[in-house]
Amino acid sequence: MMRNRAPHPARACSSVRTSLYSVYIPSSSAVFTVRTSHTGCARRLKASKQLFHKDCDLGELQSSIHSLILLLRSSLTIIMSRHSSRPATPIITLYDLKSASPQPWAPNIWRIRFILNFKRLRYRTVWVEFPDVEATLRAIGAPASAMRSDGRPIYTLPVVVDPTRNPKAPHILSNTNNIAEYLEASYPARPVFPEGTRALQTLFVHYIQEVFVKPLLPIMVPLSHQNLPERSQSHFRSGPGYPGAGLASPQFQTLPPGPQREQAWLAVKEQFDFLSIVLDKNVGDGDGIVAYGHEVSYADFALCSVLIWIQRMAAQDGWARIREWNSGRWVRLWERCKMYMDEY
Ligand SMILES: N[C@@H](CCC(=O)N[C@@H](CS)C(=O)NCC(=O)O)C(=O)O
Repeated sequence: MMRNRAPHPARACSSVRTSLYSVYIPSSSAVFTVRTSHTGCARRLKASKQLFHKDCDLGELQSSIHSLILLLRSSLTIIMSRHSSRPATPIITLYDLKSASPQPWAPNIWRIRFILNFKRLRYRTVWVEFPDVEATLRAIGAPASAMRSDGRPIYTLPVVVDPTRNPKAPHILSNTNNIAEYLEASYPARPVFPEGTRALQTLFVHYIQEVFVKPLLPIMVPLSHQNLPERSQSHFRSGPGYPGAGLASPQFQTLPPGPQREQAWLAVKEQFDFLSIVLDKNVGDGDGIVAYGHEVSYADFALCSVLIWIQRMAAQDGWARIREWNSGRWVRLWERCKMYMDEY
């Protein structure tokens, strides 16, 4: 179906007029704006207006515009722009956690963002607040990422919905590593798991996730909590699953400047030092910066996602320190990953 907005009132035939037409194409849920600027006469303009009153699809739209050009043979330019709440071609949706700032911050979710960017896949982000994670994911039919011991499901982000292969039955995936493997299998161009590296990369990422980040948690969890929207903060103070946590819970207390905080950073540095020694082993046959050879891979994205988390939540107290550690190695890794840090 096509609808039009009334063109600007006709003036003298010699003057330049602009007319705007909003054209809705149901098959692609797209709304096009067709702007004509011309020096045609009012009679011809009226005729062109009628063209937009009938039902048409994209092909008909094109032929309508062609007829319009023929009708308004005098100096005519047609500018088409598409404005649609829903994209015409289905694209991947990434569900991410909303913080108080408009930037993505959560390390698990950055791992997927990195892969989407690296593979140059089109995607959009849906921002979800912590208190809404379960309801949102249930509503879209996302699988739980784990089960509690009592059998209740646990819903977490990231979640990816990929309708590109079958818009009527999109793939809906949870669990970071699971999503990573799905994206690699479905979009093998520009691999993030170069041949034969899957096992070692899985081990590396497991280490980052389960060991490397552990000493960071007492520092980063309270800082991340403070950067959440107020509703999310209260969810953690009093929400189900966090009984009696209360405002005074050490989980949410920022370490005050002083020996306790310095001690915490020292424990973090030990992990960075260890990893630096490991990565140094690649100097010679690799570049010594990335985990495998000379190109970035999933392992680097897992590590750099943690760097982004620190940079976003603890720019001064955290990232400013880490930049100086291990002869600037972590800044060099950041630079290698920087071109895949787009935020859509
Ligand atoms: N096993 C999941 C864990 C992901 C996870 O813990 N996500 C957190 C945010 S970083 C989450 O969504 N938590 C939801 C909640 O606590 O309600 C994965 O690897 O993706």
